[in-house]
Amino acid sequence: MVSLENDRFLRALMCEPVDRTPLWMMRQAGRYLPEYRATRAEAGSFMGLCTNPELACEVTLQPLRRYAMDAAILFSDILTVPDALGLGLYFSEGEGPRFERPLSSAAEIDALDPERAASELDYVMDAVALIRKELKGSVPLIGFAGSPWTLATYMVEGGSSKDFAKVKSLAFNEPAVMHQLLGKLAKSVAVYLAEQVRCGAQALQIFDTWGGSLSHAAYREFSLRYMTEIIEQLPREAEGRRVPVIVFTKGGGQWLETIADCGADAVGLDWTTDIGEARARVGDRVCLQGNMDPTLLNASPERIRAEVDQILSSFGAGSGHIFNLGHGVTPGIDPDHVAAMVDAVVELSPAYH
Ligand code: 1CP
Repeated sequence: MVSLENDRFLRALMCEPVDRTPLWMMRQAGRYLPEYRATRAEAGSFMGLCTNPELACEVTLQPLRRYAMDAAILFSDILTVPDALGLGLYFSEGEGPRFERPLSSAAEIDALDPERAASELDYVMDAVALIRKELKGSVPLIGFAGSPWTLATYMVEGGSSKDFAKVKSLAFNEPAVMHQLLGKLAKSVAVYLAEQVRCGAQALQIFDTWGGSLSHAAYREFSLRYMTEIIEQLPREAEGRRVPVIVFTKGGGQWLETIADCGADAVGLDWTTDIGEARARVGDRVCLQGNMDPTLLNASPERIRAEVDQILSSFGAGSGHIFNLGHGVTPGIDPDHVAAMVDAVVELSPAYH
């Protein structure tokens, strides 16, 4: 078995005993850190940063130098997969991610080659291998991808969306075409994640940021089904150890029971669900990850500490909890406030173990 100085994140994912609640933070490498902004400036652009393994490794390690995080997450983006499929990803200032060639017809979807995703993403695999080497066995490395539904929203809308009008009309008017797209994306993501494991990722997270925009039945049909398909295809062991999978559907709190059945080891919660209630519903089946409201990082350090205390006590005693935000940290946050959150978890959580 591979040796790790700190494996409490992997242990908690399997609901095994830990000395304190492990933590990491979605988007822990990012614009709230001045050192990230400096490295991004050096890279010239966001994609320049993603495609340079040395710089991607550097920004992955930056939050670990500041905070007692129990895991590193690969620095990349979910949209590298559609980019590799030929859609031409770019980031326009103030507008977020955009595609030069969004999907606009059934013929374009039919022409997508799912194998292309993994073969075009060597730069991600080089980053994974380099980060693993540079972590020197300190903490585990999380690999990730977007869910097929979440990727499809960007690919059909051409970028971020408020109402998902185009992608939903495709789903409701041409379900066979939508299923063809989602099936291809599931294949691409499964191969891509398996390759990340082969190169050194020790746990995986599937980000289903926009699954919560769907109705109950549509969520099962267009999102959960394809995450389940991906998980069925993944290698679940590497280097003599289980490679746990975390599924995070933002807005998925009401569907926890079905999500807990998709084959994942852990379910990520946004902040709208009480974690104690979630534990009562599914905590005997999966580990739970979450779930502080990211905007609480704007509050005073005292208020942040009180919130951490509330979440820890709501989950209660025992393993099976990974502390995290309920969504990614936002750019304007004061790094000292992140420190207040981390210190609170480190100081207050041993009482629960
Ligand atoms: O200018 C910049 O520096 C770009 C900001 C940025 C960053 C730091 C983007 C553009 N992506 C990232 C990194 C990133 N994205 C990571 C790195 C690892 C980490 O530290 O956590 C991860 C895991 C992601 C995943 C991601 N990208 C998601 C899923 C998670 C989530 O936050 O919901 C989504 C939806 C994206 C798309 C994307 N990429 C970038 C932005 C600003 C967005 C969101 C656009 C939108 O809101 O629609």
